[in-house]
Amino acid sequence: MRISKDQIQDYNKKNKAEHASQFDFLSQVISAKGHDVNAILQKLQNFQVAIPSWALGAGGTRFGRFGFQGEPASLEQKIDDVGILHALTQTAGAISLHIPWDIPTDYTAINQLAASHDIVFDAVNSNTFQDQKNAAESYKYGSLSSTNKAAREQAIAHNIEVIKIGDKLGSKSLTVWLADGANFPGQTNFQTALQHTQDSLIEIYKTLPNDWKLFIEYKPYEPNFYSTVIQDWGTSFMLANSCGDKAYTLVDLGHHLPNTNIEQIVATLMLKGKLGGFHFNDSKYGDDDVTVGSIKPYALFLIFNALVYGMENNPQNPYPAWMIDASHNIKDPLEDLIQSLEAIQEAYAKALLVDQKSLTEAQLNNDVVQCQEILQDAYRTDVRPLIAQARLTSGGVLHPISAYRSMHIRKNLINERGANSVASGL
Ligand code: PSV
Ligand code: MN
Repeated sequence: MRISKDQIQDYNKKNKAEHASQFDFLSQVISAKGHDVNAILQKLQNFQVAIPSWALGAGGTRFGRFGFQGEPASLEQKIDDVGILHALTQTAGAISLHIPWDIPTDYTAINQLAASHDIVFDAVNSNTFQDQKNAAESYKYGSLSSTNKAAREQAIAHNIEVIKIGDKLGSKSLTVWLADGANFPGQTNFQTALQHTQDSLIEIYKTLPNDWKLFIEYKPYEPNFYSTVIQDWGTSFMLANSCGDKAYTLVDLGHHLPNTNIEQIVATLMLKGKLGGFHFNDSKYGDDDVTVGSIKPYALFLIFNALVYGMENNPQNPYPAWMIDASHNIKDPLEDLIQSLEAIQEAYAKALLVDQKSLTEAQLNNDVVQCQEILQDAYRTDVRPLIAQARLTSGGVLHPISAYRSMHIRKNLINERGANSVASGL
């Protein structure tokens, strides 16, 4: 199903008057503080977040999966779902594919379908964390780090294949996340595993087209519980440096031990020009993958504050690739993704409201109280009318969740696809 421009206009008409007064008030408040409202709106409109093809189903845990009706059963339907998200929010203009879960059969048709929704293909993701049917080698004991040369070669070849698939879709980056590690002390030799990983990544890197980037993701634990080969940003950064200029670290918010200062990691990587990509989610205990901003919204704001500072002051760092990497478990995946998109825009808008000049002055004067006042003044601003205005100007709806519900989108999807359709992926 597709959402028509008329549906969007009809919805907005009913809510416009209330919005206009809220937006006027907020514009006055923000302008009085010296901000250029139009410049902020433009930045919000430009900010596009990729939706992973594996996040359009309900997901689940290793203890079970409770499907959500009307899930997209094919790549085409997944692209349609992102089209729905993008039509409503105007901030989901990209999809990120996981291979082999989503290999296109007809590239021309897939490219046309995505273009018809105004969607581009963001990073392609390889999968060497599961054994594929009829594969010669198993990844049970690792992939790029394996002690088995044939398994390493198979994993390298898979990544090269993923680059080729991405190339046909107009993707410009490959994300590598490795499950490699050890479940038990003594199981692996840390140095050999790291060296194999580095050598394998360099082999993949050699085949990267000139205008592509390689993103190296890190994660401290899970699925391995004793050690992960690329466990932290430092290891990823080191590997990216050994590959070359086109290799970068990718930060996934859920891939940190509790209380890690992620904003500081962001600042360090951007200073060094090595923050390539970002996966958004939220968590309480580990890699919980819950809705962005649902648990630690202030931490998300502080991370965005570091990102905004980096985007404005670190020309050595490329514009990062943004993606949501969450699992919805018991929610309607599309509603959950809308909530995540809104939380991302909200944190970004608040970070754009930080008075950077006054903050620098307060830092120079070591006025600690004033530093906190400046950050919290921005954080405490209710920016929702600003985000709604950005959406409205781009052709989206004022209030995406309420629009999604009033348009009965899930009901229509169930009618089209049936109650029992299940999305591939996690
Ligand atoms: C791993 O936990 C991860 O964050 C990586 O980005 C994967 O590609 C994705 O989730 C899906 O498994
Ligand atoms: Mn991730």
